[in-house]
Amino acid sequence: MWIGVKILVMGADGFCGWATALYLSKQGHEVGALDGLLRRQWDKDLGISSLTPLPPFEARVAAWERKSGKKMPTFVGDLTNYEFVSDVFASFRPDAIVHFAEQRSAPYSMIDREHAVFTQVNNVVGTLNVLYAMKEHVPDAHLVKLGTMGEYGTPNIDIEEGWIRIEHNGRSDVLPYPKQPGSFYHLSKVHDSHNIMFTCRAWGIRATDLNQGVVYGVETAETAHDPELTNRFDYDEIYGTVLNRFCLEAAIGHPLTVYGDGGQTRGMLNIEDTVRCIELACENPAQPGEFRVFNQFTESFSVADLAERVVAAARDMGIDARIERLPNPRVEKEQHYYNAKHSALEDLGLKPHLLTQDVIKRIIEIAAQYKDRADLGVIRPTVSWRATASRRTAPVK
Ligand code: NAD
Ligand code: USQ
Repeated sequence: MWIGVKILVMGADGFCGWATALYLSKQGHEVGALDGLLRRQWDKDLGISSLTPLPPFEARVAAWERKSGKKMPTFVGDLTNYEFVSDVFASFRPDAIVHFAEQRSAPYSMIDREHAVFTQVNNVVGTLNVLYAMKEHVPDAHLVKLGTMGEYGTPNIDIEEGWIRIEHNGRSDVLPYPKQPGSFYHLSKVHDSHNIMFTCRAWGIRATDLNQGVVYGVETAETAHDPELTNRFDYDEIYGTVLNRFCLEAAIGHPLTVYGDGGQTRGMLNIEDTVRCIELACENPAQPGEFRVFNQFTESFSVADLAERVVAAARDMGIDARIERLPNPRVEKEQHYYNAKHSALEDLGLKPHLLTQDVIKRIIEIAAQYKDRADLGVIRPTVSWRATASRRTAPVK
């Protein structure tokens, strides 16, 4: 049994990071929880907040320690500050580093020039600092880095897991799969992937790049039914992801906001599978110098299909939800081929939690429980991919 390993979870105050830190701690690992609390500041700047109320970071970690009997040291600081990163790595000396700590909203990165620059500096510089701190203090540790399925875009051929064999002028090689990301945020993930791949080759770093699809759901076994441990529920136009938004919209009687034709198809997974995928990646580390890529999602859906599933689930609950097709604020293909491979994590033992009507009903139920906290003014999209500066111009940081 792979137990008692030191894992530094970075971005531990966020949606994926909080669920993962608690899950890995419960499994018996020594978890350190790092976060710069930047997301809380960005929310304030943008006038948005989680639908579920969130206790302060230190308080929710203290609540976990009290309830689980496990220790979870916290490190509060910004990954773009190398002195901070170096001190954490020198003192905690992790065996595995799970890196969620980035600005992760595509619309945020498309607000205007400042937000695009901020997103790329935050993400690319933060990750470079992590790579240097690994080299300096823990060169044998394993980096488990969250990438995104959006790195690939929507090509008219099957999407492989990171690599593709190419025949060219009579010669052949296995090369990184072509990248066609759809926002300055998604581009930042491509830049990260290249930097990580290079340090694996140059310094012998071991790394797993997890190209995660859109995550839905709220609860994991550790965060459910306890207000002190509850996870965040983003529903606003900037940070809300498509299925959770549709569930909230159904719960509050807002039309479901399908952008464009709704034929946009994405790989998706339940937050309960995110935590397990991270565990599997940590338990089966990459080799020294290996840059490994796994596609981390379990099923693909079009946006229109998701909306129809939410309407049907809501109907069963006595809610009359309706769909509204909005002009697409993004530049993306609305009808396209999509067949992305995702077998590596299942080969390691992932048993997917699939998207049943009961899963959708539970998300609607949670949204309904907190519906008085929903702000109707932050649901409709205002950030445009085409405009040079969108309506929101809140300062960054
Ligand atoms: P989130 O915004 O909820 O959490 C990210 C956390 O990282 C925040 O708490 C924030 O304060 C912290 N952070 C950001 N920049 C930092 C910095 N420079 N220094 C220290 N802390 C910093 O995001 P999430 O939904 O939990 O996503 C986590 C990761 O997973 C991201 O890298 C994202 O790109 C990736 N991902 C998320 C999804 C999704 O659907 N949520 C899908 C695919 C990939
Ligand atoms: N969409 C709608 N209506 C909405 C919201 C979204 O039709 O109300 C559409 C978008 O146009 C897009 C799709 O739904 O075609 C997905 O949008 P999203 O906001 O749910 O997800 P996205 O912007 O791609 O970003 C999210 C996370 C990001 C992660 C990514 C995984 O915020 O951190 O990297 O999912 S992936 O999509 O695989 O790149």
